[in-house]
Amino acid sequence: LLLESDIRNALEKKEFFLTYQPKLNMATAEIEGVEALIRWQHPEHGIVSPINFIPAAEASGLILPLSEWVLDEACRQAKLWHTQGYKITTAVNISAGHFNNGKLLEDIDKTLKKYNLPAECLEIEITENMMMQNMDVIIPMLKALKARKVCISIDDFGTGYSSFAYLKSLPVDTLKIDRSFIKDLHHHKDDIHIVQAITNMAHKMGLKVVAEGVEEQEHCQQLCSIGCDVVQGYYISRPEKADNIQGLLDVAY
Ligand code: G
Ligand code: G
Ligand code: NA
Ligand code: MN
Repeated sequence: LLLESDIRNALEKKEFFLTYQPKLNMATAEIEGVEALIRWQHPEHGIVSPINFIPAAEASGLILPLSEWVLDEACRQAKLWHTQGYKITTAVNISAGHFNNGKLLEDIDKTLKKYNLPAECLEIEITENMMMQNMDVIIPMLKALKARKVCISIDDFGTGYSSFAYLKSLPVDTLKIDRSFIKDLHHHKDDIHIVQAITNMAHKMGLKVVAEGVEEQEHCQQLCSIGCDVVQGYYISRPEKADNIQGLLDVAY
């Protein structure tokens, strides 16, 4: 059981690290971005998944220092890539706690400034459910981020309870279709219809579509014929430390 005190201790000892999962643009065959995914190098348990500590961090106040660390580390790496000439966005998953405490905007401004990172190199991913639960707070916040040119994605799209009316009023750039619709894509006609419908709607609304959880070549082929813009998943690459995806950034896929 991972406790608040363990997380606090791990932050002090710098046991957290970020992995990055590439996002492949199918039209250009280039990696156009990466998603930062946190890991804990635990001295006894080895590499611990965020599903085993993010909830505990959310429940305690520690989600704030943890989220601030993620943002800082992702921006530090994004600046390195930017300096090296890579035209990619680096996406960070935003936790409910960071969003709700009102410090997110301030933290983003502070961090972009600290690394002198262009805002368009940073992307934030917010789950559909988080967006819908806090519309009153979220819309002004998204507008403020958009004004700075930070990219905004709705994560896990299709699994939450958003209504299309709300979608219309959200200033977002990208829909990330949840991997539950992708995993059996080539066997289930209904999944194809759902992904096709989301893609058509998104394009009509001027939004980009990313498919998550792309594990097989057949997924890619199907998504390509549907007109999906970007694919992300084990078929392209697992989440890896920055050094280990350098090759993918260099070579057109
Ligand atoms: O990377 P993956 O294995 O295991 O992530 C599991 C869950 O943890 C996913 O829901 C993912 O969005 C979330 N997650 C991964 N990294 C971060 C992070 O840096 N911050 C937050 N808030 N959630 C994250
Ligand atoms: O909730 P979010 O979409 O941010 O979380 C991404 C999660 O999906 C992470 O746990 C990440 O490790 C995982 N993931 C990424 N690619 C794949 C994939 O191709 N298949 C599966 N099953 N999981 C994936
Ligand atoms: Na995400
Ligand atoms: Mn997702």
